[in-house]
Amino acid sequence: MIWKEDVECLPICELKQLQGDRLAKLVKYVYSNCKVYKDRFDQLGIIPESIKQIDDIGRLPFTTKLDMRDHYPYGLFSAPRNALNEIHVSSGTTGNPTLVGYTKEDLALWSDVMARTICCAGGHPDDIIQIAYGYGLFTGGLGFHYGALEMGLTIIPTSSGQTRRQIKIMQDFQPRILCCTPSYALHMAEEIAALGLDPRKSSWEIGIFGAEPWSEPMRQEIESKLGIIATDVYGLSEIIGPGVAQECQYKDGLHIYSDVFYPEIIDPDTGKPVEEGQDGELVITTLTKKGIPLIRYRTRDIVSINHEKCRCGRTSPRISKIKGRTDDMIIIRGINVFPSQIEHVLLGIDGVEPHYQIVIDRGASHLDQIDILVEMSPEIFSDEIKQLESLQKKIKQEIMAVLSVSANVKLVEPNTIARSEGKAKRVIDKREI
Ligand code: DLL
Repeated sequence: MIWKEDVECLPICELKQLQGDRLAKLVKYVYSNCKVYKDRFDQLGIIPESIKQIDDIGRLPFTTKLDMRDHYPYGLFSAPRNALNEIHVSSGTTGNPTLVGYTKEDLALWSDVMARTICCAGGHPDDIIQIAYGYGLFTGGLGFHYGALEMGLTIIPTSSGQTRRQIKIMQDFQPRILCCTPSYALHMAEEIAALGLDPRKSSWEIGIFGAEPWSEPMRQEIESKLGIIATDVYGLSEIIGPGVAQECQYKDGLHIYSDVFYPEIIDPDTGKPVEEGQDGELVITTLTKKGIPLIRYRTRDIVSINHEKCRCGRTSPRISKIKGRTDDMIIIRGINVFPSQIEHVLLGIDGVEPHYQIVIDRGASHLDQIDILVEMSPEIFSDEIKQLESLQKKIKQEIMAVLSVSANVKLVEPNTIARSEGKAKRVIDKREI
């Protein structure tokens, strides 16, 4: 089943026309409503009326995460604050989080792309869906919620965590669809087995997993452990949340909703488009958003793109699974963390040296574990054990308070962390993803 066949299967030339019309409108809209864009266009001598077709997009400037941070909280919005019905924040930047907001029209758009997503994964309006993404200020839970409402599914909004309860709910209500991060899906499989049950007999038949990188071997593991079809969902808060791209039953790339989120793949160093099929940074223009529409937003995610029509009938291009990032952001259990944030916390604590290492691994539980090795100053090192323990506890609490990540903190002797002559290797990621 295809949720919006008229747009999802539109012949390419009509799709291009639609994208061009929307881009022309968007450029005029942001120019008249957002001072940041107006000033930038003026500086570059871009006359909004001169942008008429989708191929004109290359003349427009990029928007970056730094722009969002610099104009925090409302500077990059095109709609006034009182037109926003909902706001979310994304973690993962130093200092201010990234604020995103939705007008009523944006919420309708989100519902629509999420209905397309659930449908693309194989969902049906008769299904029961268990939404185990966090609802808080993370976009995952509510994004799926709106899409499932739009399609008319029966929703179980469990949010994330409380694994035993998730399992009981699955057993009692028999949902066919499970939505959560891939690492949490694996963890659930193990908890089910720990209860003496067979995870393959779970009621879940389809998984919609994303928000963090995961590999083909990990997909195979989830599919064999849970007896489920595991599909990949991609999105980011700045663009809308989940609902930017989704795999269909053929699992041969993620369909990106290019009638509303126009994709370009560029060389991150030159900003120029790469050849079709080559890896590059995904850049997205939100063609129809009202609250905080973004022009040529640099996602920092590395993908390739395939414009061929898919066997499922959709004509929307397909992006590959996310192959990496152009920056050093790490994602731990779905939470975005920059090493610089950890550094910021550590360096605010007395007795800690600016030498540290972050080791991420997926233990037997398949959940991300983060160890932070922190070098003590010689003075602190000679202190009593009790004082060292209290320092360790303090660091752990600060990391939790600032980043919402539970880390194992290990204090190490002065001068034990390898010094580097070039860039310091702060992060050792041992996860096989
Ligand atoms: O993670 C939105 C989302 C929620 C997507 C639920 C899918 C499911 P942010 O917290 O802003 O938004 O993080 C966005 O997460 O730029 C990618 O680097 C990474 N990411 C998201 N989905 C995938 C995926 C949500 N399927 C950042 N594979 C993005 C790999 C992903 N990385």
